[in-house]
Amino acid sequence: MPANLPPQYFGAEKRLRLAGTPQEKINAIQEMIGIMPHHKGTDRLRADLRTKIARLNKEMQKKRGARIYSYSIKKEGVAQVLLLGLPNVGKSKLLSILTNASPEVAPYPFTTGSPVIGMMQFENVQIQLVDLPALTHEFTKRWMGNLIYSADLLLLVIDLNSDINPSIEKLEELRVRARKVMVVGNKLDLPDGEKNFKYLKEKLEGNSVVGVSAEEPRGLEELKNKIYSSLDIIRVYTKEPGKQPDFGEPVVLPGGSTVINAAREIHKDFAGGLNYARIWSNKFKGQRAGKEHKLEDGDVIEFHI
Ligand SMILES: Nc1nc2c(ncn2[C@@H]2O[C@H](COP(=O)(O)OP(=O)(O)OP(=O)(O)O)[C@@H](O)[C@H]2O)c(=O)[nH]1
Ligand SMILES: [Mg+2]
Repeated sequence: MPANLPPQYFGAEKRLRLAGTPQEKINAIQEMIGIMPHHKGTDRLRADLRTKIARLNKEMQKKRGARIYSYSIKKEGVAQVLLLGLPNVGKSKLLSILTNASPEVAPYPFTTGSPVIGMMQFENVQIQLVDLPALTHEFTKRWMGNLIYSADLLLLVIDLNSDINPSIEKLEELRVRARKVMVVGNKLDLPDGEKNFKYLKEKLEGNSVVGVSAEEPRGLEELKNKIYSSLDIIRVYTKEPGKQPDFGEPVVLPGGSTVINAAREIHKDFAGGLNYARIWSNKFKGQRAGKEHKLEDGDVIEFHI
C-alpha cells in the first residue's frame, strides 16, 4: 500500500467494499483515484484501479446486452402470455404442463433465473407462454416493464396454500402496466387451497380468477379456455366456392374484425376487388354479408370479387 494516502481515500475505499452494483463500484473507484496524490508511489495503484474500472464497464455492458437479449422476447403463435408471480408459486410447473417446455421446477424459491418459453396448443392455434423469474422489487425495472407492457396477457400465479395477500398487492401494480391480467390460483390440491381460492374470488370480485392444481392436475382445461377467450381474438376459415373450408389453417384476427379486415389479412390486392362475402356459422348458412359485417370466432367465409 503506497504511503501518504489521505483519510478520505479510505472512506471511498470503504464505499467500494459496500457497493452493490458495478456502477456504484465505479463511482467509488473514481473517487479514490481523484483523492490519491500524484507521485511515483501511487502510479501502480492508480493503474490497477483504472483496470478495475475497465473491467466493471465491460461487465455492465455485457449485462445490458444480455438483458436486452433475454427480456425482449419475440412473439410467436397467436399471442404472448406471461407467467408472473412470487417465488415458488408454481409458474414453471404450470409451463411444463401447459406447453412443450421443460423448465426447472424445484421446491425452493428463485429457481427460474431467466425467461423460459413454451408453446401451448389450443385447439388449432399455438399460444406462446413465457415463464419468468419470480417477481421481486426488480420487476418494476424497465426491462421487465417493457415485456409486461407489450405482452398480450399476464397470468398472475398465486400459491393458494400460502398467504395470498402479498400477491394481491402485486396485482394492483401489474394492472396499471399491463394490457390484461388474469389471476391463476395454483396448488388447489393442498390443504388451504379451496379455502384461499374462495377468499381470493371474493376479494377480486369482477376479475378473471381461475383455480388450478398443476400437480394433480386440475382446472387446466378451464384455464386454457379462459386464456384463449381473454385474448380477444377470432379464428375464421376461408373456403372457395363449391369446396370445403380448410379448418386446419385459421385466419387469426383481433376480436371485432370485419369481412374486409379478413380479406386484407389474406391479400391486400384481393381486398381491393372484394364485392361481398358469404358466411357460414351457427347463425348463417351461406348468406351474403357486406364488407363491414362483423365476424365471429369459427366463421367460414367465401369471398366474392
Ligand atoms: N402440491 C402442489 N405443488 C405444486 C403445484 N404446482 C407447483 N408445485 C410445487 O411447487 C414448487 C415450486 O414450483 P415451481 O414451478 O418451481 O415454482 P416457480 O413459481 O416457478 O418458482 P420460482 O422459479 O422459484 O419463482 C415445486 O416443488 C412444485 O412441484 C401444485 O399445483 N400443487
Ligand atoms: Mg420457476
